[in-house]
Amino acid sequence: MKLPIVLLSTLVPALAWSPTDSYAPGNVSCPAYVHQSDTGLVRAADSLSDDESTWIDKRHEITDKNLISWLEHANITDFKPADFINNANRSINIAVAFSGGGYRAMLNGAGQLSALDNRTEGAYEHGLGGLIESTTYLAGLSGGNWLVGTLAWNNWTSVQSIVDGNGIWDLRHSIISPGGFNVFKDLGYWDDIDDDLDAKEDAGYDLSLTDVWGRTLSHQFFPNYTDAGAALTFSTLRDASVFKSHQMPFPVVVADGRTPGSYVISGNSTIFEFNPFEMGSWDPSLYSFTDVKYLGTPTKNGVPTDDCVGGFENTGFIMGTSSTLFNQFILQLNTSSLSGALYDIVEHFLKDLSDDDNDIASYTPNPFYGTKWAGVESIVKNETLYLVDGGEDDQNIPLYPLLQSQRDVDVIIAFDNSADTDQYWPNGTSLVYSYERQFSTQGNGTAFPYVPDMETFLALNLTAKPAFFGCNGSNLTSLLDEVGAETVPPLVVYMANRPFSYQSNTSTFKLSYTDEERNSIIQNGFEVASRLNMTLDDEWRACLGCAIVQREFERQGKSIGEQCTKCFSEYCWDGSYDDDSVIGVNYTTDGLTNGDQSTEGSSGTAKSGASFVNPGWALVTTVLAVVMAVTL
Ligand SMILES: *[C@@H]1O[C@H](CO)[C@@H](O)[C@H](O)[C@H]1NC(C)=O
Ligand SMILES: *[C@@H]1O[C@H](CO)[C@@H](O)[C@H](O)[C@H]1NC(C)=O
Ligand SMILES: *[C@@H]1O[C@H](CO)[C@@H](O)[C@H](O)[C@H]1NC(C)=O
Ligand SMILES: *[C@@H]1O[C@H](CO)[C@@H](O)[C@H](O)[C@H]1NC(C)=O
Ligand SMILES: *[C@@H]1O[C@H](CO)[C@@H](O)[C@H](O)[C@H]1NC(C)=O
Ligand SMILES: *[C@@H]1O[C@H](CO)[C@@H](O)[C@H](O)[C@H]1NC(C)=O
Ligand SMILES: *[C@@H]1O[C@H](CO)[C@@H](O)[C@H](O)[C@H]1NC(C)=O
Ligand SMILES: *[C@@H]1O[C@H](CO)[C@@H](O)[C@H](O)[C@H]1NC(C)=O
Ligand SMILES: *[C@@H]1O[C@H](CO)[C@@H](O)[C@H](O)[C@H]1NC(C)=O
Ligand SMILES: *[C@@H]1O[C@H](CO)[C@@H](O)[C@H](O)[C@H]1NC(C)=O
Ligand SMILES: *[C@@H]1O[C@H](CO)[C@@H](O)[C@H](O)[C@H]1NC(C)=O
Ligand SMILES: CC(=O)N[C@H]1CO[C@H](CO)[C@@H](O)[C@@H]1O
Repeated sequence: MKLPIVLLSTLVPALAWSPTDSYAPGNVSCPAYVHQSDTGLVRAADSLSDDESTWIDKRHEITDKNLISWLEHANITDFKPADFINNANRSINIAVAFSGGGYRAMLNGAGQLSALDNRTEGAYEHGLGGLIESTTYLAGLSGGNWLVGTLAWNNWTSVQSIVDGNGIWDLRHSIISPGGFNVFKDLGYWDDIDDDLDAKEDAGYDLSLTDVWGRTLSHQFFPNYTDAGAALTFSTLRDASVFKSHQMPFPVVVADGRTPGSYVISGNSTIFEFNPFEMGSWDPSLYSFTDVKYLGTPTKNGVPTDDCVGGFENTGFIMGTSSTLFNQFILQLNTSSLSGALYDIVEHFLKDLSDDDNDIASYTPNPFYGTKWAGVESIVKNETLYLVDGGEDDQNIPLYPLLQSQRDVDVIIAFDNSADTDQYWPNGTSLVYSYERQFSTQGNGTAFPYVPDMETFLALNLTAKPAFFGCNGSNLTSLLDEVGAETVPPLVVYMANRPFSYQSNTSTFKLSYTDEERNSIIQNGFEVASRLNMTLDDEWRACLGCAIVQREFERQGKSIGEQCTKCFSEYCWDGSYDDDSVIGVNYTTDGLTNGDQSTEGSSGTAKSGASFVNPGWALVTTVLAVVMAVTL
């Protein structure tokens, strides 16, 4: 079933799309700049790209103005927003990050984002409306990247219009079986996907399960594009007017590198980012970026060895790359009950893949082949680059790209919708791993503020209400020395999923949601970010404002006033630990009350972080088997 509606193609120059106008990559002429450097499409990760710098400068013209009006609305008493922003050393950079966790993370994240978005009904009155309009960077990982990608590549549509029924995120039927009981509709769906895969394979490219997964995701995220965005590329955003006019934040999508047969270890994972201009990693194991638009081009040391290639960087494929954990869905289908295209697809991959490698996305040819800055040779010596789900290194919130000192981020608002506890609530695991990483060689001088262990997160209610980390830059001096960092890291505002009006802790592997469930989770997310619509703290906006301006206050050597001091004593983690009480995690829907609490002996070692293991594939597979049995 081909959708006849061509949404953006009339507005977007044809070049930005796949040159074949299909899922298959095709040859294009190389950009002029490849001849001006001996490393062609690739550069060292020692600065921002010129494109990003230029774009961000323009974005600041908008965010500066919006932040003044947001702070004014926040009723901050300690300073005058206009004077403060206009006299600042530089523009304030706010980054917002959304964790992984499947549709649960996407939907809770949507509600949280909607509380920051002035386009949401009520967000200005009883939320944080106007804040996303003041934000510079917007990062997503796995389920969080579905949110970021859906909005960004649909002309920066709003969560409000999705809730109002603009046709995006019809999640009523499993993504595997979107026609519900309508078998004929499903057959057409899988035929389409099969055609897309054939087109890419026939053009000479390696297929991985991520291609299948990315195509299925696109049917939910890009229903208005021809053939559900088969020709929609990531770099298309550069030509979208909403991006060109800097009306949206700069999107960043995160994935991890993984060599087949190996596991991703948090401390030495290579964290990749995709942004509208580039793809690559700041980590010393790679320390390079390539032009995202020409992925698929055969190169040596970044220099094309043949024609350049366009169309490889399909938006759904990249969104699938950040979320390869879910590739498993496809393989859990029971082949004996399948027919036609779907049978062919599953058979194809069952034959070709070993169990350990179901989760990879193949980036062949490797854009970093033969490049010279990488500290780990195996990445640049192989003609294939393998990427996996951004959460596989347990850092389920995409923080690392936002910690890079070149980006000058002042504050990260980190939304955690992970399923860490038995009851699928967050417990701070992601922050603990990001904290630990700075001490490994991959940390490379990027600092991260002190955080406690997970027991403390739960016992001190740091997942029950917003918690600020690194409030006081001067407390971090010895940490900076220890990790060799030259700049103070951003202040981290952490907000975890918690039930207010709805039990929003659905399983990561729940594949279908009624519109009512979807909208209820979105509403709950709004309430998480807004402190239950400002009812729990009518100064919440001002307190968040204090966190946003704190680094600039420190740069100016000014001390904060009475209101911010009060806010910080309310929201900053005070450095204390409580790892003796193990708290039951069945939260009631007033958000603040914990369920049964029982005090048990200390379960120990969490401070070191290092003792935690990767969430095992065995568990994932078991959960999947159950889910599939129910959904199909
Ligand atoms: C800000 O303070 C004024 C005066 O105290 C009050 O009328 C107004 O409702 C407050 N606005 C917000 C958004 O809290
Ligand atoms: C909070 O605000 C949102 C957005 O305006 C609204 O949908 C929701 O019903 C409000 N929640 C409560 C408990 O009033
Ligand atoms: C948000 O909406 C309010 C009310 O309509 C308006 O006064 C304010 O300027 C808007 N802020 C931004 C950043 O658009
Ligand atoms: C994109 O969004 C803007 C602002 O909402 C709107 O003016 C424009 O018409 C939209 N473009 C398309 C192609 O839908
Ligand atoms: C998608 O198409 C439908 C039907 O034409 C339209 O109602 C809807 O507004 C479109 N959605 C977006 C995000 O453009
Ligand atoms: C990462 O660490 C693990 C365990 O120490 C090791 O097996 C693996 O080879 C390391 N990978 C890289 C790329 O250094
Ligand atoms: C490249 O990766 C493949 C797949 O794991 C492996 O078999 C091969 O040995 C690697 N080649 C090199 C040169 O490392
Ligand atoms: C926190 O979550 C991790 C998984 O992310 C889990 O292994 C650990 O047991 C949890 N700890 C607590 C105290 O909930
Ligand atoms: C940071 O410093 C302040 C004042 O200098 C102190 O009160 C606070 O406890 C310190 N916080 C941490 C986490 O060490
Ligand atoms: C939480 O709920 C689950 C499922 O209803 C139950 O098995 C578990 O015992 C409860 N835990 C606590 C601490 O109440
Ligand atoms: C955490 O919240 C629970 C339930 O509201 C409360 O009983 C407890 O005293 C709080 N703990 C701290 C350290 O604030
Ligand atoms: C601050 C710091 O240690 N930066 C290093 C990051 O990694 C690259 C590549 O290995 C080095 O060149 C930098 O000096």
